[in-house]
Amino acid sequence: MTTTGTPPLPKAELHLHIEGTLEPETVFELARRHDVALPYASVEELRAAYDFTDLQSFLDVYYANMAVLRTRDDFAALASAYLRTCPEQGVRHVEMFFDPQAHTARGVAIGDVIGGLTDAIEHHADDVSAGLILCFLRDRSAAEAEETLRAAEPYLDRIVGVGLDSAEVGHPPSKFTSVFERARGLGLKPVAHAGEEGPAGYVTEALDELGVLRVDHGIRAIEDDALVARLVRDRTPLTVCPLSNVRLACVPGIGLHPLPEMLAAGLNVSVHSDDPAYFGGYADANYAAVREGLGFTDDQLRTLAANSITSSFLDDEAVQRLL
Ligand code: ES4
Ligand code: ZN
Repeated sequence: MTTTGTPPLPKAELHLHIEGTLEPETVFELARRHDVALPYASVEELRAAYDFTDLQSFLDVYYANMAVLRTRDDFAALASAYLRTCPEQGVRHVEMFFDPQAHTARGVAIGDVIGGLTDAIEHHADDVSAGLILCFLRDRSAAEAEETLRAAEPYLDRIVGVGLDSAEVGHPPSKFTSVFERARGLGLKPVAHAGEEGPAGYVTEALDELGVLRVDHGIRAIEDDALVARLVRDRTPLTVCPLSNVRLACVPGIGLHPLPEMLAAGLNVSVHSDDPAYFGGYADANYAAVREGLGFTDDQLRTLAANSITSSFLDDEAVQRLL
């Protein structure tokens, strides 16, 4: 949404966990439908639990809430509810993360997860294009990541890339060198969360060990001059999520977010929403946060939106159509 009455800037959403769009009302609705017991008496009580102190405190609630996602239709409804919001925010293309291990561990078939998400993507194809990025949970074993990739192989035509998410510190990218090598061999585009809570060295490792084409978050890269020079030289995209960084206390407040410094350093940054149902809003809210909290100009906002499109995995022709 803009305050000027002009239409929102065309943009791509490249850092969005589809499970992070699960709104509290939907948690309650699905819990009732599937007879899942919740440790909260009301939507308000659940919302009050969204008082995070760090990444892990968020992940605990995020994984607990996912227990209500059981069927192919649940995944289709989840993604459909999100994709419906895209046109009004100028979001023309989405590369959405999903966490199969968080569901298969609960007995949900990976085919139901991917099938449901794909149903929704096809349903909304006239309004927004979308692809799937399969994320490995870095706080689980490399062997389990390998099994997950194998289980996803029948569905590879519906998946554009692989990512790495969940608890970062203590789980460096190098733990997953081999599964990323196999994924790249299958034609999947590699990305990884790095330098969100973890050090700049994890960003370097993600580039060197995993061959990532984009870095998710990467805010701590700014602490390492040589790394910044490398990222600038290669125009490596960094998908920054301002409201997430504030709500998970990765930065002390929106006014102290390193995004202006990153942009001034020449980094290829764009702005995204991470887990919008948990962190205070979708793409529009994140653009508003950098405009109001960091004083970004219309020109700078246009740069962020254009970067989001050119940093996508769309082919050149599709990129030109969206710019
Ligand atoms: C996440 Cl590592 C990380 N950060 C933010 N949101 C997430 N959802 C899943 N993993
Ligand atoms: Zn994320």
